[in-house]
Amino acid sequence: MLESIKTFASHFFVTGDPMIYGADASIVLVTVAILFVLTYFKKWRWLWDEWLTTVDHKKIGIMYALAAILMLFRGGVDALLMRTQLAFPNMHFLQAEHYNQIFTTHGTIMILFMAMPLMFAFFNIVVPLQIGARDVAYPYLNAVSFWLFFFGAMLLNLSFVIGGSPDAGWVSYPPLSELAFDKGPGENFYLLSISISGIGSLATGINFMVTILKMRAPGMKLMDMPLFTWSILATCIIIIFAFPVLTIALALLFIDRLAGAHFFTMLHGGNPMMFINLFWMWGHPEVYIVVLPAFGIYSEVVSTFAKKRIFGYKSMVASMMLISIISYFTWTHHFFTMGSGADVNTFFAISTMAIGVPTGVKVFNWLFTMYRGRIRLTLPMLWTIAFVPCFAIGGATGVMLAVAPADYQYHNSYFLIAHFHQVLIGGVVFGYFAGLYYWWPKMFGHVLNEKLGRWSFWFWNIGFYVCFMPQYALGFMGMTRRLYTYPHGLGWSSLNLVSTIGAFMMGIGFLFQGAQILHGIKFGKRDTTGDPWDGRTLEWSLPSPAPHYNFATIPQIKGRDAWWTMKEEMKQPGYKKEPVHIEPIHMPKSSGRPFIMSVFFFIAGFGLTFDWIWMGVIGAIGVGITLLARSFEYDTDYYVPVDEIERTEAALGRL
Ligand code: HEM
Ligand SMILES: [Cu+2]
Repeated sequence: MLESIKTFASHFFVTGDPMIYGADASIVLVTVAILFVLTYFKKWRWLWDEWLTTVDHKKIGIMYALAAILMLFRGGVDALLMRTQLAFPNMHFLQAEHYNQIFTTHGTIMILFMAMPLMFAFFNIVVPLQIGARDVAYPYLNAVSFWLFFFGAMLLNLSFVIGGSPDAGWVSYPPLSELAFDKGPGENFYLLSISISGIGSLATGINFMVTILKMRAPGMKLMDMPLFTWSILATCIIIIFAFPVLTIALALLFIDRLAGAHFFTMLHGGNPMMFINLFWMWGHPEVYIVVLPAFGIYSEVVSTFAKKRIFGYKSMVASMMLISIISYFTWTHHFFTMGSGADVNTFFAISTMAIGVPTGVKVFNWLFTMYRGRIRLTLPMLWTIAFVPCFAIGGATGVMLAVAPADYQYHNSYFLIAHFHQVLIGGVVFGYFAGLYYWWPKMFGHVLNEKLGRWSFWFWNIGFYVCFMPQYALGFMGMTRRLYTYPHGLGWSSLNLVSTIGAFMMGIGFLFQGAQILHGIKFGKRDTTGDPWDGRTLEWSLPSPAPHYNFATIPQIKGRDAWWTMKEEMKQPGYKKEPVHIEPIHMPKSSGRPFIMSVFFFIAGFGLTFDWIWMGVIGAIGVGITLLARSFEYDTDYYVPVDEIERTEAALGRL
């Protein structure tokens, strides 16, 4: 009896590594601390009412942002562990298997549980405010999306201490990821966590597409929309077409593993290449899903801080739409070496290079906007300026990789690692940082400390080049990716050491940001105007943070840069403020069901991970019941009474 419990426990709980015990201890300690604080300060009710059940897009956005920053920390720790292992030849810091797990969770978490949710944070925080709407099209669904992402992310993170992490790479190619080569629950964690959060991502895509198309304030034509909103519309279109492909690919692989099907196994008529095609049919558009919103952010930041209209608005819109289409015609560049033949490779090489054209148009438009502008070097602007050279180098090395014959040399070398981090960090992460600094006052009502921000900026930026530039050289010198150690005498040692130093510099940059956030909570200067940057778009016409109903009266839009136009009008001599006419506001009610339903999804996912069908069934029944309960609910909305709105607006000095 005791023996069987012991074997079960040793299979179930990951043991044997001091790092894992450390993680165990810190998970327990943090959990106890959270429970204690919530109980001691009697915050349970508040947590449930204000956050866990909320359908307010602004609060959901904040939760996305906090979760994503936490995941940036987790993925960042993974990165530093790998770089430490690679700092010197013949290191014994991580075992080979552990290294495999860490590069897998690092890639998966960074793309799916850091970049995606941080992007959704911006969807939520900014889009409704920019288009003059009171909420998103489907607020309840929005909460469902968030909680599905959250519990999906938790499921993947749990694998570190329970059962074991996935180790077949973030792309999880069969046959490596098939049952025969990957027994453990790790791969199941990967498949189920991404599937669960993927449902949420697809729903978000639909939700915001409808929001943008249907809920704009009167007068706002499509060609009046701020470029950030345009970038989200383009992104939503890609999400809607791409995510179902991923879901299917993962579901088929899961059926292979769970039920012994052979979609992707050669010996029984399946074909692993099929998975690889499906994966990248999602995977390539995915990089544009995460980078287009960053492009939107750069556009807002540049025109605000250069105090000018954006240069070439129409070409900006056209280039984003073009990118969203061409991104579907490039996926095969991820496997030029897998025998598609010269014609196919040529087509995909040319289409890949073609994407450089609309992207180049955008970069030049930003530069032309800055030209002769009155530039203010605030933190968002600094990150935007730093992005330009970084992305230019990333783009150039991308075109190098797109040359199919040359790719036979670089393929899966460190050159590739350097290239995609250059675009993902220099393009996406820098952009999202710019966005966080830009909209932080709108989210929390205070401005962040500039000095700490500048320290962080320089550590991140210099660290970035120190870390990734040597990797291009390492790639040419023959170092392949996913290599856990290497011998002396290959000439790689010093470059690897430099690269690791750069990684730790970025880590320090992140710590400065943590300090900046804490400093802001305590000492941050209140933003009483609602318009700390002298902004151009509608979100800056509201108080910071905006009241839960956003707009007391829906604005009437007369052209682009709506808030700027209004401010110009107010400056005219003889301008008379129109009397505010307030009516009751229709709002959705909070609901605990999205949270509860996602818990059931989590239970189902956890059960299936361990092949405990009974638990999977319990979870599925729970999901079914919560869905059914929703369809019998009629009391889902209410009206905010006029006197409450008047009181709120008066307290904000808006009447
Ligand atoms: C913060 C600094 C970062 C450092 C120092 C870093 C470092 C690394 C390292 C050492 C590897 C493994 C290379 C190998 O042995 O094959 C890796 C892989 C990867 N990283 Fe990062 N990374 C960072 C940030 C990011 C970000 C922000 C993203 C995405 C948004 C990202 C996405 C990936 C992906 C997708 C892989 C491939 C994983 C695989 O091969 O399965 N990384 N990174
Ligand atoms: Cu690609």
